[in-house]
Amino acid sequence: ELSPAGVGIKTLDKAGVLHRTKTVDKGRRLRKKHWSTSWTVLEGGILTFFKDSRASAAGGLRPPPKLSTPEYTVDLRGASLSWAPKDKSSRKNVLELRSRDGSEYLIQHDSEAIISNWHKAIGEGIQELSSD
Ligand code: I3P
Repeated sequence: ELSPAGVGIKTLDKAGVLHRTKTVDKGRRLRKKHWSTSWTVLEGGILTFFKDSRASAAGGLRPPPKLSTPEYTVDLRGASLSWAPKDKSSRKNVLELRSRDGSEYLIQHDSEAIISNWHKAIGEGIQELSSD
């Protein structure tokens, strides 16, 4: 988004609690899948998964009082998003996000409405960056 002066403004697109796991690290498939529940922020074309914390796991919709360190930041430029194939997880409502550097993440929420909103927001983020 550009201001009248043409200066980029960082806008908070979306934030909330999600279940996520990293499955591939820069082309290397990780041996174990560790799901974490964490506060997740979509802002300025970057998706940030914060470190698992008791506050974010238990807190529902509210952010932890003090945000912990980001665990993963995913640049949406050149990324792709799709519903994960059934063989990727036994869970329902799972999205698969692939970053341009060859990493993959699964993103999940039991609520279809909530995961659909994330699908839309991340998809739009990817779209916006591809038109630059
Ligand atoms: C894994 C754990 C994951 C599960 C994964 C299991 O076992 O139960 O939650 O992924 O299934 O291997 P462990 O805790 O012993 O590592 P899903 O919940 O996404 O199904 P997978 O091997 O089919 O990936």
